Amino acid sequence: VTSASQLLQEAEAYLRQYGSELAIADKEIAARLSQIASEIEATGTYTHTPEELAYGAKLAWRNSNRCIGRLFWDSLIVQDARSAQTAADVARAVFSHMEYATNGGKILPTITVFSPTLDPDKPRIRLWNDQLVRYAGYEREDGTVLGDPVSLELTRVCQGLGWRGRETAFDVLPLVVQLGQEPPEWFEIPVELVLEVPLTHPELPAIEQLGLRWYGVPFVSNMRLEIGGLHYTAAPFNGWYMGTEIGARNLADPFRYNMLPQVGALMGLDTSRESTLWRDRALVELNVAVLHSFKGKGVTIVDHHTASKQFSLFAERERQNGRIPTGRWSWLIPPLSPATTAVFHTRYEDLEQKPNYFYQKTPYG
Ligand code: HEM
Ligand code: NRG
Repeated sequence: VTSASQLLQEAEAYLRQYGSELAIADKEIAARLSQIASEIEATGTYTHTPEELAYGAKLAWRNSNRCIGRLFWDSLIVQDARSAQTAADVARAVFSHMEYATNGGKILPTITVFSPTLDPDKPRIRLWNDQLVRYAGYEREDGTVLGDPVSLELTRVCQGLGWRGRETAFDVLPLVVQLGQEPPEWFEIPVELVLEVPLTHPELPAIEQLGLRWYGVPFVSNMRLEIGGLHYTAAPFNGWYMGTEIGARNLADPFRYNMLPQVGALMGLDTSRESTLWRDRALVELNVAVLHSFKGKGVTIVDHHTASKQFSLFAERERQNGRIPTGRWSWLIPPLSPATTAVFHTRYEDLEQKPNYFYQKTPYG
């Protein structure tokens, strides 16, 4: 819980940075701050202007130390959905975000911001999904999982709310919206809003036979955007994928789709000994398939070498602007061939700054 004076302090810190980076006259910021002070006195809170909201969301991205994609922070598109009142309003705004940002495959980094709260433990709006598009995970009788094990819990919750999936390995979960302490409501995501990419490989036709696919756009929907003391607990955002997120983690991790043994087998590799490096060879080809398939379908994606170069350029630009580029090395290095990228050989300061995107407690389970 924030006191009025703490809130005003947070507002002032943000408004000063906003004014200085956008070269707004000091007296204009001073006037805005006294307006904010009156609003806080009268109502206990304050309202960001659309411009303050938009720049705050961009700064929060710039300050996201675990993100390698930050070169493009200033071009984030911000949809203001603070007027959404009902769960159906929220679903409508989320779906329009998905359509706009997917943009037929030419992905536009976008965020939709719903109404904020002063106390992050008492959200006005929460999306229960960790990403807007996620594949269900079903536990079978024998303990194995059909689909994405990362979604086992949310899948059970959705089933408890009355949702039923087709029980394939790639069922898209519904959107689950909660207003305050009301029971959550779920909405099936219209299929035409979910761009997906079936995996093929330029030289290994057998890869296609695995029937693998992934969704085109990562829409992170469970983080809290904090700007100037206000907590936006529902603020789904998206950029595009770095190929390794799919090829070296989602489809490869032993606790996710665990595909390396099958890829190794179809490549005819000797999987009887670790020292043949069959896992590494399978991993590379799986990642080739991801990049090849997205490119072939015209869906924006970046390989880890290019992303690392873009990140180095971001860091250089930050220094040119008199700021210290911050980052968390353990997250910035890609999970495939990390030492071939410049980020691996560079150290970054892992300083936490606001505005930022923060984790929040899972609202279920
Ligand atoms: C994390 C890439 C856009 C905020 C990451 C990660 C990658 C990445 C590879 C690490 C993910 C993981 O290991 O699970 C990119 C690329 C983008 C992009 C290629 C293309 C434009 C964005 C945007 C935002 C953002 C638009 C917010 C406005 C974050 C945050 C994390 C993150 C908060 C940490 C997530 C967590 O801790 O789970 N990004 N990103 N990124 N990114 Fe980005
Ligand atoms: N690793 C997760 C996605 C995390 C965020 N990654 C991005 N964000 N690229 C996965 O689904 O594999 N983004 O906003 O583009």
